[in-house]
Amino acid sequence: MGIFDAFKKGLQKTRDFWSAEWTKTVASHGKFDEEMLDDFEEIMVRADCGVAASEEIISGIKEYIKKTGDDSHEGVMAEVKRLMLEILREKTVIDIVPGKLNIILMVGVNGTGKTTTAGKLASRYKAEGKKVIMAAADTFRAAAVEQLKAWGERTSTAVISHAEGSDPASVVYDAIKAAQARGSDILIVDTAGRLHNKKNLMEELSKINRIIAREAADANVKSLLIIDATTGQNAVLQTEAFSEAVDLDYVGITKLDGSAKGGVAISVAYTAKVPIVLAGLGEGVDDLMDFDPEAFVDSLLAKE
Ligand SMILES: Nc1nc2c(ncn2[C@@H]2O[C@H](COP(=O)(O)OP(=O)(O)O)[C@@H](O)[C@H]2O)c(=O)[nH]1
Ligand SMILES: [Mg+2]
Repeated sequence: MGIFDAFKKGLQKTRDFWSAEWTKTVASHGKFDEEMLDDFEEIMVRADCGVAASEEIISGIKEYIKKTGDDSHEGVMAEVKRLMLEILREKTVIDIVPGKLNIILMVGVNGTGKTTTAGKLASRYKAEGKKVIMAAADTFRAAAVEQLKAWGERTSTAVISHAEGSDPASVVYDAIKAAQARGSDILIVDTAGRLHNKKNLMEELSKINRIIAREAADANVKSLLIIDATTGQNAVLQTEAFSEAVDLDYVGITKLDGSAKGGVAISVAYTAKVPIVLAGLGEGVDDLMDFDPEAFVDSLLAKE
């Protein structure tokens, strides 16, 4: 499946909501006057694009119509697309440096899809011929370790783990040693990343980062925040909170398939300082795509 089709399929629920509302609005107004634009703004907010981003898009459209005199459907929708792409910025992918150990730290609140995304990433990188290893540094629950091990089996990826309740940093230590001994290209660290106590999270992650700095000083380390689209504006709040607590590099959005709140990507891009790099579009091993702003906007605005 091509990128556009994958996004289109994954964003089905958001698009259904969007196009049903949109059709109603167009039918009752017909042209892009003040009232229609107010309704349009409301649809965007209800699709979780966020108030600030929606306002910016609407005022951009007003400006466009004023400047060009073009209030045709095609003209305005092309401008909507342009304005959304401006917010989503350039496509960015996770930076993997060849010939180095690349460490990806998965962070995010419970249930957002860290472990699942770790497994999907392992599968993807292995398919690209890279040597991958995973660290079960969410030692908080035994089930979390078992879940990562299951992904390890499914993707034939080694998983370094300790007993439940052990020190996450020591799991990372062992994983780095294993990665170095095996000449791994990529180490994916599945952390607990709990935010209910910011101080704990910062301490846990800074301990992990200290071990990495000491044991793998020239590794390329990236931290990836995983947020769940179905939680809507909560995902935006999590992005803000994690940005304050952790040195974030990227955001990945999961469960875009399970939600009519796909617009949350726009809201997150509007507030976050780091790029969205991944889109989770299902529970299967292949349901992970690089976040593609163009494909995202096209599938959001597609008619069917
Ligand atoms: N539909 C859908 N489900 C997902 C996606 N990513 C993760 N999940 C599901 O979300 C649930 C929580 O995921 P998990 O990886 O355990 O979250 P974690 O607590 O952050 O590690 C699991 O049932 C996953 O199968 C996705 O992109 N789409
Ligand atoms: Mg997990």
